[in-house]
Amino acid sequence: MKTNEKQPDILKQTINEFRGTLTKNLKECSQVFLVAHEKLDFDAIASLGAMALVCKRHKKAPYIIINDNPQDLSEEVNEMIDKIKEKFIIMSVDEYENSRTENDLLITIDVNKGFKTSLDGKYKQFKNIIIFDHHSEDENTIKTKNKLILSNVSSCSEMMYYLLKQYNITSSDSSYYTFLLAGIYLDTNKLNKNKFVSTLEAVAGLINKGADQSMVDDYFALDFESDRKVHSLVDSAVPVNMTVFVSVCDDFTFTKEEIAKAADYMLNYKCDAAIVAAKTKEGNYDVSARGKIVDKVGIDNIMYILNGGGGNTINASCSSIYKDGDDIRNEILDILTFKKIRKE
Ligand SMILES: [Mn+2]
Repeated sequence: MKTNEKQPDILKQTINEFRGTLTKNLKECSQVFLVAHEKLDFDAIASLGAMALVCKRHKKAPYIIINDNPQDLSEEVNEMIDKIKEKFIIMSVDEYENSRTENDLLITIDVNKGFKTSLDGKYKQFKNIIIFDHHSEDENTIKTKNKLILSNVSSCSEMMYYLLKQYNITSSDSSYYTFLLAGIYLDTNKLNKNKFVSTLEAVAGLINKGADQSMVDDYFALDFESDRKVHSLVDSAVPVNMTVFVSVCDDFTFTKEEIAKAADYMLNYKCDAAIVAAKTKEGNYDVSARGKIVDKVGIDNIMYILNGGGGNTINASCSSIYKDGDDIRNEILDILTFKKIRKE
């Protein structure tokens, strides 16, 4: 855990200061649209739900844009979407096109890179855009002056917990707290990594508000077949420079989550980082890279060189690499041994 006794206070203060911008933009717009990254995960859907509560408190019924095909989302994420539908309007990008006006506000949640949402190419249609995220910025970050992008925080769900608290917003439906807890668990691998003092405070606060821990445990229960596949990726890993485990797998196909879980798992070993590349059912490669709290390897940089992917310094992924496994393996080795470096 990152130990800086002031960290929770700094985080709360930064979020508190942002409220002015958020409140002002919510008041001045005619409609609010919320969007997260495509392929919604627990952190994204939980934070969309919580931000919708914030909008409602400011008397703006938000439209939540979700363009994913339900088949591409986990059963649990689909259940969360159904729950949020009881209170809020969820729409596709086409439906957004039919409802937009000249004075709309867009809030992007758990994402800051333009190409990662279903609204790519449409950002100029909004009068104002607010980014609310915890991933690092780069040249693909959506252009706007209004953004709260934090690095010293586990997840967007943690940011939303503090935002709700500071606005004094409570929900009678405790599902919203359960979802936020699931979001924090996802981005910290069940509090095993990337957690801060403020994260533990948020977890305690959410449980106190009625978040259902046993339901969150169920969300994360392992599927036997899938977990065996994750471990096949772990089994094929080799240490590079003694400190980075690299696994590139050409056999079988894997889901994005399985690839990420294998990288997460390998951090249990004495190492500085883990990088896993494996084939998806679309026929290309997805890569997940994970580092430890003290980032000795430069995960974000490695992924940037590999495919312009990104995340934060210790947690990154990129998808859709159309190369063969040997080329990807060689490229990763070249980057780790500084034969290939970042060109600005
Ligand atoms: Mn997240």
